[in-house]
Amino acid sequence: MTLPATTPKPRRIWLDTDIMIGMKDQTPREVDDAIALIMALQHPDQVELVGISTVTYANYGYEVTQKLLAWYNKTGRDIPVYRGSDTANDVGTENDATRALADALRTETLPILAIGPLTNVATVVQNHPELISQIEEVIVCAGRTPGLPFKPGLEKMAVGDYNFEMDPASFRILFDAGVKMVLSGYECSVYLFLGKTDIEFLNNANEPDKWVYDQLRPWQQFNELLFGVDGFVPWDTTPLGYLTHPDYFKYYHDIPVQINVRASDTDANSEKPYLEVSYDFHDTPWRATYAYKTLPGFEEIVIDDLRQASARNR
Ligand SMILES: [Ca+2]
Repeated sequence: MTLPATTPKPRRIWLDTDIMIGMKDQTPREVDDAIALIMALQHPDQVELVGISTVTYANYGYEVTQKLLAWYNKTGRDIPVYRGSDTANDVGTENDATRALADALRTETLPILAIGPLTNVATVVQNHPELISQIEEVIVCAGRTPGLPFKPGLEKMAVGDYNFEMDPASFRILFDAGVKMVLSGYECSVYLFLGKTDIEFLNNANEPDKWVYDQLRPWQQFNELLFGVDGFVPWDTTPLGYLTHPDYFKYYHDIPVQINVRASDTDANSEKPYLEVSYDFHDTPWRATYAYKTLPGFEEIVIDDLRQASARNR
């Protein structure tokens, strides 16, 4: 007897993002959250977005997420968006996002793809400890192996571990709560690079493509100014990749995690905390899965997903 073929169900996930693509400012703004969102929408067989919450630029993030969903959500499902914490340091203060995430976790267990500072997620964990066991895992773009400087491109300058340094207290809350943490940060993401030719197909008359291109291209040029190469690393796509394409990454499993305070490598004459992983750490109860390498095929997937999103819009 043969069993009827079944399609594997997508994993239902919550997305928390500090999306800022296109925000009007003195300089172009980071575009990786937008790329991760567009990618997630291309894999409805793998992931189903239950809800999206914004952090840091909560109001702008809300608007631009709605704009991108209107263009790229072809899943046939409505995906609600909630405004979260505007300052990355008001952990404990409830907002639309924390209430919605808590409600979702009361209904089902979920993994949380948190590609910004962890303020919203930590607020839920701190205020609703009964929901901690409902969080399957939190996948974040942060962390490093000890001594690894974050020097993209021609290594002209070091950058910080942004999501962590914006709100270290929230990371502490999640690790202390024993939440299963997946760190997919600089070390694995820096293998990815989108240059001008990689995105040129978006430079066309189609409104969504053109708008996205008009944000991506200045971001590439701004990166050349800072790091010496024309193009950018789509950082936040690797934590998404853990969910959609886990075989394209190499991981240290169950690796001890510590926050260590030392001289800052980004700010002279000051100290800062570093979120570090090492099997040599023995005095910490914190553990994580740590992505340390992205295999080359994943970059093609990022580009193919953008191509597919573009094609679906014609
Ligand atoms: Ca982000």
